[in-house]
Amino acid sequence: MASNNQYELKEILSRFNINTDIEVYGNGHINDTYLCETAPRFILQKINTNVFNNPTDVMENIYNVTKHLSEKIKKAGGDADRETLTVIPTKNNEIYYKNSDGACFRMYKYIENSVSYDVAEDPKILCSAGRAFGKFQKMLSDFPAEKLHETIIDFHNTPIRVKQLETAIENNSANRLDNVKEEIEFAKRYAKYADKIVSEMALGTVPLRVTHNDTKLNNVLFDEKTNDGVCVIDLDTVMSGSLLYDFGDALRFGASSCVEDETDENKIWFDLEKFEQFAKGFLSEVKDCLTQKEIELLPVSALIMTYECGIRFLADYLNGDTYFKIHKENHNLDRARNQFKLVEDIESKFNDMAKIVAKYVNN
Ligand code: ADP
Ligand code: GN1
Ligand code: MG
Repeated sequence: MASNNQYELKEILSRFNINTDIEVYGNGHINDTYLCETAPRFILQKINTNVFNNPTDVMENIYNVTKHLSEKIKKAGGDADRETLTVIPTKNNEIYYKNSDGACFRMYKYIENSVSYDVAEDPKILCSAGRAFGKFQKMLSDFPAEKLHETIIDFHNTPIRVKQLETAIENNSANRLDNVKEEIEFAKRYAKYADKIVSEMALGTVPLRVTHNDTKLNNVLFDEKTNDGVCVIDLDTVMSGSLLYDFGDALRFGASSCVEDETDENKIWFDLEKFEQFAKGFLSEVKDCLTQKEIELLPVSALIMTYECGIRFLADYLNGDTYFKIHKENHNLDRARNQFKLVEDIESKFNDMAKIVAKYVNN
């Protein structure tokens, strides 16, 4: 990453009235993130315009959503500088800066005394994450959805993700098809799950809500001392969607026994204790507003979102790694295999998951 040299970055910073040293920061797969060593500190991000081709839409969503959250947090007596992202405008009072090459940059307040995790050693962290995402969902339940732009169309439409994989197979543009015969077989076998959320959404049994849509564990910041969830970040994909996307996607990553690119099969499993902790935290915030169908689909949502992410990684591998950042050869293939191992394990644990859900929905 860091295709921008220090000289270019200094020029960008000057647009926000900042003059400081800057370093590459965080483990996201999409944007380029930098930490500004000012006092107080800031986060500079280069928005990935290959992924988000309308950065104005993205920033309008983030601006409006964070304003809504900030008002709610203040009313509840909380610290809005810490419990939600704050967009820092440019000197010209714009919500992001576009340079002459068309590159787009935004600035946030840095959330001090916080940590993010790529894997949770202590399952209790999952309870904090569940609470944080559940509360996020609740605080946005009265946000006017019609104000939100759809920043990535059909982002969690799993049947369309299956079609995108089929196109990647047909095109075979990076000439890698021979390496993934088994994975393609796997993807076809599990495609039977793909429409289980969207078909219920079409029927109205699973309602549209304002959702985060990228509820990875490292998109929550935790208090470095208490491990309580402090702030939900990475708001690029806040759009109308299903609560099941947020629940399932959080478990895909957070309830894994290992990091997302672990290659040793023996180290990859779906951890029911982490599942229970996340369900406990999340449901403590949202259980009163769930429909019967949402409750029924909570366990399978973890499989669907893990499957969807697996086929996205596989399609990107076939396309020549054009979407997700990679840091080593076959990185997307390793990630896809990891997700598929989790899918199998989740499928074998549905009964236990349903019992856990029942326990926290009913108390
Ligand atoms: P990406 O879309 O690439 O995942 P994120 O917005 O999630 O980008 O940022 C990447 C990482 O940078 C996060 O996982 C988090 O560790 C860190 N980060 C981002 N914004 C902030 C912030 N305002 N304060 C502290 N850390 C942040
Ligand atoms: C990306 O941006 P980040 O790293 O938090 C991706 C998610 C995937 C995830 C897989 C906008 O999330 O959809 O689930 O990688 N975000 C986008 O780790 O595509
Ligand atoms: Mg992120």
